[in-house]
Order: sequence, then structure tokens, then C-alpha cells
Amino acid sequence: MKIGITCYPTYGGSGIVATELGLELANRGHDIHFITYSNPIRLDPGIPRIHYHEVEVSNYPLFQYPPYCLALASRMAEVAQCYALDLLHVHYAIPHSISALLAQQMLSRERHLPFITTLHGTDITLVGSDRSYFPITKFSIEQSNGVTSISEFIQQRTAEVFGVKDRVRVIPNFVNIKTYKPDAKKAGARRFAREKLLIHLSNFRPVKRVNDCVHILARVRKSTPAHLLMVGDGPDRGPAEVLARELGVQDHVSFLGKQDHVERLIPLAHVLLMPSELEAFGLAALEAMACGVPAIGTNAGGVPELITHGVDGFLEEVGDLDAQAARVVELLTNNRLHQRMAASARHTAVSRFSTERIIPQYEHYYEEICGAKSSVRPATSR
Ligand code: GMT
Repeated sequence: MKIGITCYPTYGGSGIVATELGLELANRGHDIHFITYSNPIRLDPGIPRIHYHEVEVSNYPLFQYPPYCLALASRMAEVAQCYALDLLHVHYAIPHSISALLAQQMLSRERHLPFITTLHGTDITLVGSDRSYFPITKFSIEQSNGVTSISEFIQQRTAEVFGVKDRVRVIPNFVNIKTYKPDAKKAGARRFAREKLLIHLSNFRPVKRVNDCVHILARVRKSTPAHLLMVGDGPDRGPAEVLARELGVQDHVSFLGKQDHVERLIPLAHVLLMPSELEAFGLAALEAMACGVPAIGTNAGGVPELITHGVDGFLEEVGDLDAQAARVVELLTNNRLHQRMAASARHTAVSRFSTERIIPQYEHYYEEICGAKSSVRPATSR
């Protein structure tokens, strides 16, 4: 198939999922056209069957806010026409879905261009629920020819918040188990510290509760040596650095900023910390699990769909720092427990969330949507 993919090409989980999906689909013989404002971060455009079309947003003094959504719709229509795309697949509803709808309508006299929207989390739980975006998000979901969500939690929230029921297909996030794999020796860890490593990866937004990671490290270090790698960047990085100094653990935390090859860092760690307030899925935890690194997550959102408490990781209440720190200590001091959990974590990633399991679900869904001509309603009848 010829598929156009649009996402936020930055470090967010939705952009990563969209990029990895495009790469996997290209690997399976599909022609993939990324239509984004910059080259997606994990994308090498030299790969066969991968094409990149930049969306240029020209500015004009009249515009306080350059209309990206319109530039994207124009580019989508242009690329779809030029390369005879079979469908558009947009990741994160706002504003990508609306742009896809416009592109569809622009081409409607000549052909039908179906589009699928994948809901990733904050497009439903936070941004999409905000009054200013609620009506347009609801409309764009309703108008999508197909809608998928990356967890049952998001499927349920979409029904509760937007009243969209029965048409959201759950296709969970996935991980490439050949790229993300365990490193039993963890020899490379020594370039960071002599102690066992904890790792946290995120966009350092308030919902991630990054300060909790620093508090947990400080509690752990009262009994057990450990060093924390903080990977990523965002508004809460500065406050976390200040907190590390206040708690006297600044020499035991490395803030590494944004990293392109997290698959090289994660396997060096013993435990992943994901103390988030809310996570629609928790992609970082899945990547860690594939690397045989058990995650300590929170009982929030879609995380319990990924981590089975006590089997392949631990789940504690949001903000319960003592409980989360106690789990870290358990994993750092009990080798047998760590080995058992690391193996179970890898097993979960391989058996439930590998690309081999999940990508065909997208392929079948594409075929279903493209074949469903009866669901096509011309723009004039709406
Ligand atoms: O976590 C973020 O703030 C980024 C956000 C995104 O849309 O890029 O992540 C969401 O999508 C990820 C990929 O599907 C999920 O793994 C994350 O759980 C989800 N984040 C939240 O729900 C907060």
C-alpha cells in the first residue's frame, strides 16, 4: 500500500510510534510517505520505500499564529495526489485529523482518500478535553474513516469524554525486540557510575512527575547504592536538577538530555522509573521491558495493561514515593527477583507487544478501511 503518515516529528511517544510504524511497514514492502514539519527523529530518509515530505509553514506579519493546520492539509492533498496514496494515517488527533479531513475534501471530486486517526493519550485526556479544542477534536474523531487507540484505557476515555463508542479499535504500541534487547553484562554502565543504574525517560512534562524520580533515588540511597540516568528534556528538567542539589544527590544523577539511541542506554540500567500521574500506555516502560529492565510504574491510565504487578514489573500508587523506592531496593538487592522479573518483562514484550504481533493488526485495519467503500460519505452529504 501507499500510506501517508503524519505525526509530531519530535521526541514525544506518538512521534516515535508513528516513525517506527512507518519503518516497519516499509520493511514489509509498503511505500511510506512521512508528511511532517521536520524529519522525524528516528527516521533515516535513505531507507528504501521511505519518503519524507516537509510541510513548510510560511509566515506573514498578519498572522499572529501561522496556520500550520492549513499548510499540512495542502501538503497532504498534494502528496496524496502526486503519489497516489491509498490512505493517510495521522498520529495524535490535534490538529492532524482535521488537516486530513480537509485534504480528503480537497480531493473528493477526483477520488476518495480515507484517513485513520490514532489516539495516543494527551490528545484525549488533556488537550482534546480542554474547552478550546473539545468540539473540533470530537468532530475530527467522528469524521475519521478509522480510529485506533493505543490502549483500552484511551478507548474507554474516548467513549466517556467524546461519546465516541464502538468504533475505536485498540491496537497497542509495539517494540522492535531485535533493536531493544537485554545486555546481561551491562559493562557500559560503568562509564556513568560504579553503582547499579536506574533510568527515567520522558519529555519532562508535569504529567511525568520527574521530581519523583529524584526523591526516589534519595530514598533508595539511604540503604542501597544507586545512580540515576535522566534521559530527555522539557520544562521540569531544571526543577529536577535543583531538587537533586537540595537533596544532596547531584553527583548520583546524570541528566543526559535528549538521546537518539535510547536502545543503547536502557539495557545498561537495572530498573526503569515511570512515576507518571497518567500514561495512556507508557512506551518507555515497554522499551525497558524488551531490554529486560523491569519497570516501576504507577497504577494510572493504561499502564496496568502493560505491566503485571509482581510479575514483570511493579505498580504503585501515584506519588507513593516510599513504596516506589522500596520496590527499587528490592530489585537492586535481590538478584533472583531481578533476574526473574527481567526475564518476565522481556517475555511480555516479545509475546504481546513485538512488531511481529502488532504491525499486521495495522495492515489488516488499513485493508478494512480502504475496502469499506460503503462508509464513504461525499463531503456534500455531511
Ligand atoms: O507522554 C507524552 O506527553 C507524549 C505523548 C505523545 O503523544 O507523544 O505520549 C503519549 O503517547 C505515547 C505513545 O503512544 C504513550 O506511550 C504515552 O503513554 C502517552 N502519554 C500520556 O498519556 C501522558
